[in-house]
Amino acid sequence: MTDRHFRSCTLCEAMCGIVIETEKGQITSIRGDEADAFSRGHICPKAVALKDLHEDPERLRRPVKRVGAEWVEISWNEAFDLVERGLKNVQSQYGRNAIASYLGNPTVHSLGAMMFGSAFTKSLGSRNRYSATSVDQLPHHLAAMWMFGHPLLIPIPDLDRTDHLLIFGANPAVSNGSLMTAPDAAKRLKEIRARGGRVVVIDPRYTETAKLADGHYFIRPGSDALLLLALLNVVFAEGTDRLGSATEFTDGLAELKTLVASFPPDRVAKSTGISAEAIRKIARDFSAAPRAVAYGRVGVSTQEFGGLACWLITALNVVTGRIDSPGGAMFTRPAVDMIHLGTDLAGARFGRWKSRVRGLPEFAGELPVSALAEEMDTPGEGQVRALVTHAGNPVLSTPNGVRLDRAIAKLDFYVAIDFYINETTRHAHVILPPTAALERDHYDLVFHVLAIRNTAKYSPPLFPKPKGTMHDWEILIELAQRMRRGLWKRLSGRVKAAVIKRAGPRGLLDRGLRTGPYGRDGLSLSKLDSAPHGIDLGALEPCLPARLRTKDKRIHLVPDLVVADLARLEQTVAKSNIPRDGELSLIGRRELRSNNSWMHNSERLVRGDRQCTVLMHPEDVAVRKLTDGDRVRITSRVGAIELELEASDAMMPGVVSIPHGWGHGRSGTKLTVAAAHAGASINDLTDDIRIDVLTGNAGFSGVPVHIVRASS
Ligand SMILES: Nc1nc2c(c(=O)[nH]1)N[C@H]1C(S)=C(S)[C@@H](COP(=O)(O)OP(=O)(O)OC[C@H]3O[C@@H](n4cnc5c(=O)[nH]c(N)nc54)[C@H](O)[C@@H]3O)O[C@H]1N2
Ligand SMILES: Nc1nc2c(c(=O)[nH]1)N[C@H]1C(S)=C(S)[C@@H](COP(=O)(O)OP(=O)(O)OC[C@H]3O[C@@H](n4cnc5c(=O)[nH]c(N)nc54)[C@H](O)[C@@H]3O)O[C@H]1N2
Ligand code: SF4
Ligand SMILES: [Mo]
Repeated sequence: MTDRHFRSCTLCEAMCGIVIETEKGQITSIRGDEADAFSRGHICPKAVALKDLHEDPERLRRPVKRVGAEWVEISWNEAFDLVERGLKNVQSQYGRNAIASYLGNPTVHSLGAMMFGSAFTKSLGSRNRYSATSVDQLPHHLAAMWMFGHPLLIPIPDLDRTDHLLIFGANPAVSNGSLMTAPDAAKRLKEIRARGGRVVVIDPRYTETAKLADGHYFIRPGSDALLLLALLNVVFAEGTDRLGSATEFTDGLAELKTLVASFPPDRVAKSTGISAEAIRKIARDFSAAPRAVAYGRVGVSTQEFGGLACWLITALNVVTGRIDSPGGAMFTRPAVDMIHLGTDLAGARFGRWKSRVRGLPEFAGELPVSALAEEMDTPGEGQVRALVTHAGNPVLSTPNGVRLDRAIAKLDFYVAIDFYINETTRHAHVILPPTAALERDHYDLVFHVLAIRNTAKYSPPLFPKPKGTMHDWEILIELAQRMRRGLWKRLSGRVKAAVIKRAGPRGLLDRGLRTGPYGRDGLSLSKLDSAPHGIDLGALEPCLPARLRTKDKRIHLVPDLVVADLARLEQTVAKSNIPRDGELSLIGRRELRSNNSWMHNSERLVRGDRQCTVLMHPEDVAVRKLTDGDRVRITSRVGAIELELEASDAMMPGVVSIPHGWGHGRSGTKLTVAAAHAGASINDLTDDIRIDVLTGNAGFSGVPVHIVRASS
C-alpha cells in the first residue's frame, strides 16, 4: 500500500509543493506536486534529500551531553536540569548579559521555532542576542523600516508581470529566490523574456542567472551603491523620473535629486568597473520599460555598503514609479499578516543600545553577529561566558569563524538546540535535538510575506512524533519557563505555557488566519486542512499608502541615517576600491545541491566533486603561473585556507569566488559524509572587522585575499 502525502519543502525560501510517497512507513519517492497552488510541480535536487535527512543515523533523536570527547545519551529531564543549572550558574556569577544566544537560518523554516524561538532567547534577559539576520538580510529590513515604517515591508518583485528585471547580487536560478519567494524562479525568468521583456544582471560573476539574462555586467564587489547613485543621477538628468501615484505620499524627492547630482556615471565608472556608457544604457532601458523592477539580494546586503545599496534599489523603484505597481516592486497581503501581529519586528527599533566592545548597533533586540567572538574573548564586565544556539552553525557561517570557534571552545557553558553535531555544536555541553521537518507540521509564516504571489498552505506532519522525542517549540517553551525570573513570572509563565501547549502552533496559527486579512472571508486552518495543495489568494495588489507603517503614513525617500553614510562612500570613491599588489577580491556563491552549511551529510547532494573550489579568471590564473586543478593557498587578514583552483572565465578579472558552508573535517563533529567531502570554510578568510558600518551587517563581499600555489 502506497501512501501519498502533500506538503511544502522547508529547505529554502521557495516553498515548493512536494508529494512524498511512503510504503510501510518508509519514504519511497519525493516529487514535485503538479497540483500545488504556487509551485506548479517544480522541485530542486535538495527536496529529495529530505529523505536522507529523515533517515540519517547521525541525526540526533535524544539529548546528549559531552563527557570529555565522548557524547552520552541522557534523558530529557536530566538534559533540561543540566541546561537550567549551567545557564543559571553563569547568570548568577556574571549577570544576564553573560549569556549570548544565536538563532540560525532554519529557525525561520519551522513554524514552532518561529513562534517560540525568540520568546525563549528573550526570556534570558540578555543584550547579547544574535541571529543569522546580520550575515544576511539586515540591510533590507532597515531600508524597509526607514522608508516604509516596518522591517517586513520589503517590496517584492512582481516577477510574473514585469517586463524588465534588473538584478543586483542575486542568483535566483540557483537560490530559487530570496526575499522573493518564487518556486521555479528560473522558469519565471525565462517567461519574462518569452513575453518580450528583459532581464539584466549586475554581478562580479557570470552566474547561472546571468546565463538566462539579456544583459550582464561585471561589477567590482561592494560598489553597487555607487552604481545605483549613478543610475539615479541619469534618471534625474534625463528627466525620466515619475513617481506616479506615490507622488501623493512620498517625501524627499528634491533631496534625493541633490544627493545623486554629484555621482554622474563618469565618476563611478572606474570604481564599479562599469563604463559610463553602459551605466547610461542600464538606466535608460530600466526607465523606458513599461513595467520594470530593480531587485537585490545577498550580494548587495552582505557588503560594506549594504545599507546604502538596499536603500538605493528601493529609491530607484520609487522614483521610476515602480513601487506598488503591477510588474514593479509590490507588497504582499499574507493570510497571517506578520506586519499587524505583535511580532519582534513590529516594534523594531535600531540602535537603542550598542555592543560592549565595538559599539555596534542593536536592531530589533539583536546585535550584529560579527561582534559575537569579541564579546566572548574580550575580558571585562559583561563578557559573554555562555551560549545558546538554535539551528545555527556560526563557526562556518559568520565572519572570522576561526576566532569564534576558539572563543566558543572556552565558554563556561554552551547548549545547542540542533540535531547535528556540527562544527559549532561540537563544543556544546548539552545538545537538545528537536524533531525534523517531516515529523512536524508547517506553515510558512515568513515566506508567505515575501512571496511573489499571495497563497496559503498548511502542511500536516508526515510521520507522527516518534516516542521520546520533542518538537522544537516544546523544547523552547520548557526552557523559557525554567529561565524565567521571579516566582510570579514563573507562575504566570506556567499558566501561559499550559494554555499555549494545549493550543500548540496549530492553535495559534488558526487564530492568526482568522484574524488575518482573509479571515472575514472564512479562511481558517480547517479550510487549509482541506486544501492539501494550498490555496491561491491571487496576484499582488496595490496597497499604498494604507499599508505604510511610518507614523506620517508617507514614504521616506531619504532617511536621515543613510545621508550620513554617504560620506563614508565618498571616501571610498576617492580611494577607488581597485585592489593593488596582486590582491584579489573575494566573493561567495551558492550551489544548487548545497544548502548553507548543513545538508552535506546527504550522500546524493555531495556526490560528484568540485563543489568547494575557488573560481578565478584565466588571466589571473596565468599571471600567477597556476593551472586549473592546482591546490592553492588563499590568505586574508584573518587566516588562510587551501582549496582546489578552478579556472573560469565566468569570473570578473581580479575577483575570486568560494562557496560558503564548507570546512567540515574538524575533530569532534559527527557528520561522516560531510567530513569525507570537507572542503574549506570561506569564513576562515572573511573578516569580523569588515562590516557595513551603517547597519552592522557582515561585509562578506570583496574581502582582499592573496592566492599562491600551496606547498605540498
Ligand atoms: N541552492 C541553494 N539555495 C539557497 C541557499 C543555498 O545555500 N543553496 N541558501 C538560501 C539562503 S539562506 C539565502 S539568503 C538565499 C540567497 O539568495 P541569493 O542572494 O539569490 O543567492 P547568492 O547565490 O548568494 O547570490 C548572491 C550573488 O551576489 C553576487 N555578488 C557577490 N558580491 C557582490 C557585489 O558586491 N555586488 C553584486 N552586484 N553582486 C555580488 C554573487 O556572485 C552571487 O551571484 O538563497 C537561499 N537558497
Ligand atoms: N561567506 C558567507 N557566509 C555566509 C553567507 C554567504 O553568502 N557568504 N550566507 C549567510 C546566510 S544568507 C545565512 S542564512 C547563514 C546561515 O547560517 P546559519 O544559520 O548559522 O547556519 P546553517 O548552515 O543554516 O545551519 C543550520 C543548522 O541548523 C540545524 N537545523 C536544521 N533544521 C533544524 C531545525 O528544524 N531545528 C533546529 N533546532 N536545528 C535545525 C542544522 O543541523 C544546522 O546545524 O550563513 C551566512 N553565511
Ligand atoms: S527550491 Fe528546492 S530546496 Fe527550495 S523549496 Fe524548492 S525543492 Fe525545496
Ligand atoms: Mo540566508
